[in-house]
Amino acid sequence: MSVQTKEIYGSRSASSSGTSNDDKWSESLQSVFELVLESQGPERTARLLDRLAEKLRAVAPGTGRGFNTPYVNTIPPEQQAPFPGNREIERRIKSYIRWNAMAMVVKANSTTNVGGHISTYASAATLYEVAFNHFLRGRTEDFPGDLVYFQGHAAPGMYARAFLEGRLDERQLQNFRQELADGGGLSSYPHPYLMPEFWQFPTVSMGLGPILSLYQARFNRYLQARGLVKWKDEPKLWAFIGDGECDEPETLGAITLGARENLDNLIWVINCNLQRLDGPVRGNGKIIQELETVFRGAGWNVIKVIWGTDWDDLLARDKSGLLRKRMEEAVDGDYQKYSVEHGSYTRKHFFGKYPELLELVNHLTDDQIRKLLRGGHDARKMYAAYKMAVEHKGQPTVILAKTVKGYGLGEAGEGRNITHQQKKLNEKELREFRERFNIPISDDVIAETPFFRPSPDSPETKYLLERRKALGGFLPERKVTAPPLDVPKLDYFAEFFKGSTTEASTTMAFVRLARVLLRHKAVGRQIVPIIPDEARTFGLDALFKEIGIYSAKGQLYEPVDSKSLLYYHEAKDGQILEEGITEAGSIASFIAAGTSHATHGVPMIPFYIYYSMFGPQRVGDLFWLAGDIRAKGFLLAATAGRTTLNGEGLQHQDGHSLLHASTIPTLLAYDPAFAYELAVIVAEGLRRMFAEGEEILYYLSLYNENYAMPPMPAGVEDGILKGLYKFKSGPDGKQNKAHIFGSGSIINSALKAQEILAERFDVSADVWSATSYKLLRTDALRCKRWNMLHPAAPQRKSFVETSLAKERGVFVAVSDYMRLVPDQIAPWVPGGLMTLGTDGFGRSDTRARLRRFFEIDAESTVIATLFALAGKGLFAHQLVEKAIRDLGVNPEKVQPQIV
Ligand SMILES: Cc1ncc(C[n+]2csc(CCOP(=O)(O)OP(=O)(O)O)c2C)c(N)n1
Ligand SMILES: [Mg+2]
Repeated sequence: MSVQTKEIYGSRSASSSGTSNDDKWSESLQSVFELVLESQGPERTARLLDRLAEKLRAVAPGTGRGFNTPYVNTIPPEQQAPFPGNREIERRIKSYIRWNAMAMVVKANSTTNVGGHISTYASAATLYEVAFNHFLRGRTEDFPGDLVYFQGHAAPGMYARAFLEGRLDERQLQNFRQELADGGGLSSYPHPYLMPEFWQFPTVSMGLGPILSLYQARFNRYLQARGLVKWKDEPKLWAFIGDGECDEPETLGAITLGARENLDNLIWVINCNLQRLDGPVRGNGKIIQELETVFRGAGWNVIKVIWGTDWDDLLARDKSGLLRKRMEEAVDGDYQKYSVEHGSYTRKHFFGKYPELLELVNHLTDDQIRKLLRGGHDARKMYAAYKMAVEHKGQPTVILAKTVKGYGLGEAGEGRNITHQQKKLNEKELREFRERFNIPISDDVIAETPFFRPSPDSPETKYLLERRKALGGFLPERKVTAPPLDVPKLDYFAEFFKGSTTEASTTMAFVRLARVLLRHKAVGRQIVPIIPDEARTFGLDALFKEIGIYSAKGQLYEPVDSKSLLYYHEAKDGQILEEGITEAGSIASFIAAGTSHATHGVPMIPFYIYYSMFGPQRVGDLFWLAGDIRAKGFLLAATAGRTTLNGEGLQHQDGHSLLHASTIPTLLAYDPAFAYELAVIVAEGLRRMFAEGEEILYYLSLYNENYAMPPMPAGVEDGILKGLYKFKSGPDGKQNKAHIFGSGSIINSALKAQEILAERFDVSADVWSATSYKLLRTDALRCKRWNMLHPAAPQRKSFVETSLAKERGVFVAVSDYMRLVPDQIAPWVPGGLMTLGTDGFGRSDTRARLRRFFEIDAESTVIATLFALAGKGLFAHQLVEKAIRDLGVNPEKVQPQIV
């Protein structure tokens, strides 16, 4: 043995002197290995070992420690579970669904430009039909149903099936993507907001379905571990995903969670049709092999379904391994070409590369070669894969099914790069489609692409309904069955209304509020605190010990801080979801918890607290989806405010998320200043969402600046909830009148400005707390619109107009958010609104300097008020100029907003 070899392997051979059988085998292999290594060198040895591993996998697919297995089916024919269904009937059902799915799109696009997709479902029909007929279980009394994430672009297939099941009628299909048509239509993609009794999970924004399914699978475990649900069987989660979709970081970015948490309730079916929208997913490589590497590396069970049954015989006769070698060599770009070409092309270019392979397919005609199926189009192969997946224990499973995009479209798009966008078929193409799938539609009507539904007593309809009945009912279906909760009334929060002289931030007030709520008899257990590794930042670490951090494994180690009061306490029934640094994962958990009332009939109340800047700015599409999916819960945007969070600088200081959040139609965006406001808003949120059942979201910014929390003035609850109320009137007997709206911790600038204005400028300024500009604006817009459409009726007045109608003087708003936030209500403020805000990039410095920089401190607020008065001729411009000097503000200072 060479010195180097000894150095590398010496310790291993020293430790391999055991006496068991295993050790003996290991010793003999070791000695051969050492011999080879010494004589052939490490590189050659590695190659030889790889070859041996390949041979091993040929006998026992799926084994071995490498991350890739050969480019063949994971399940060899002899281990394949037999198909229990009636293949002939299932094929006919599938063909009718194919036709109707295609017809919906073609019809809609013959008279409109509403679009739609044919080729995604065309490639996935078998994946869905085998699942629908044999695996996907519907909801029953004591079973919540399997949770299925349908690939968004395959939606026409789901509608077409529901049509055959008698759940949708012809008019609805006719109105695909024409939701505003008479009698209603069908939404383009899965949108629970638009079809609340049909769709459960929005999926069409690539990547969101996959990450939601992961965190939902984990949330199902959480509900069980905490004893909040008791199911006869555990539901499975099925996510149907595109191969192109796997390039989204949201798709693959969280998959290790699945293995870490042993989520064997989760099955992903990736439709590897090798294409995305523009062209091949991996023309020069192999997407299936690439994904296999990723998933095996992440600890998933991987089942590849590459070849249909016709290939079994060829592979069995491939004694030399040459066919396997050829399968490995060809890249996806080649395979795509084989799917569009004649059999003669495949014979020449695929098999023809090696004479032995040509011999192997000598007995097949060109047509037979063309028809050699891919695994994802073969019901028997898919059945066996699904069966193995549902029975697999300890790991999530991913099925990589190879298909052809646009399967069955022939010249109209099968396998072609344009296929994703194909929405029209001419008469010749329609006839070919009909022939290929045997659809009983006659020549004289085919040009109208009529829908076809077999009669209720046909074998197909009977079979289809019987299968769904056996599996518990129809899918997809969304049903809200959660009971209302006996939520705490306002007086439960009495301690927050008294105020306190001890300084505190609204974040601290929230932490206190959470602890009070967690103790509540009716809602305490339903609360789900969700934190992306920021509990200590927000002072929530006190909860670690009290309610525990959920962990499927409990706590297998003694925490370093076990002796401290607030130790890091993980428990199998822990209540906190401590997600680590993943805002996408955390909002996915929020969505799972916030839809539990619909998904499981169990109302859960998520409180997701995070770094405000990394909310909708970071994962806005998931926030948007939270609206679509009709989630409920509280989003707590902590460390809010461009200047209140002062030291962290440009990337952290948030002065705009309120605007992002306000774009979500079902979201109520609040920017509270005081502890009592927080309590009033949370109490109302609990009432509306969990007692009244409204499917809305509450968004509250939380700041980390400490100040004394005042007691609640009488009668302000309504104003707090609607968005504006007078907090502190200015002194009487002053020459001028003004009103300053403040929000969040910046209300303190307004209060200080109030003093300066009274003492030095003879101005009485009332300070108002503006808790929600979004709500004020939507209310004002609603009134304005009503008035426009009912011009002769007595005109309505919005809340903001009514609140300000009797006030005189000028109006100024100051915010730690961009001016656009208060600007939202400017049209309804008498005489206009002068706004101050934090437009521009943040930077690190003291709060005082930052507030001067952004011109939202007390002095700047005074100047703005005086200038507004001057604009009305109530104050001399020269005196404003003097005030600027006296207040020490540099009029030539840098403007924070650059362009
Ligand atoms: C986030 C996002 N980006 C882009 C799109 C537009 N888009 C819709 S489908 C599609 C291609 C999908 O390809 P793949 O995932 O392979 O699905 P297939 O239709 O091939 O089954 C694209 C780019 C989208 N829906 N979502
Ligand atoms: Mg694809």
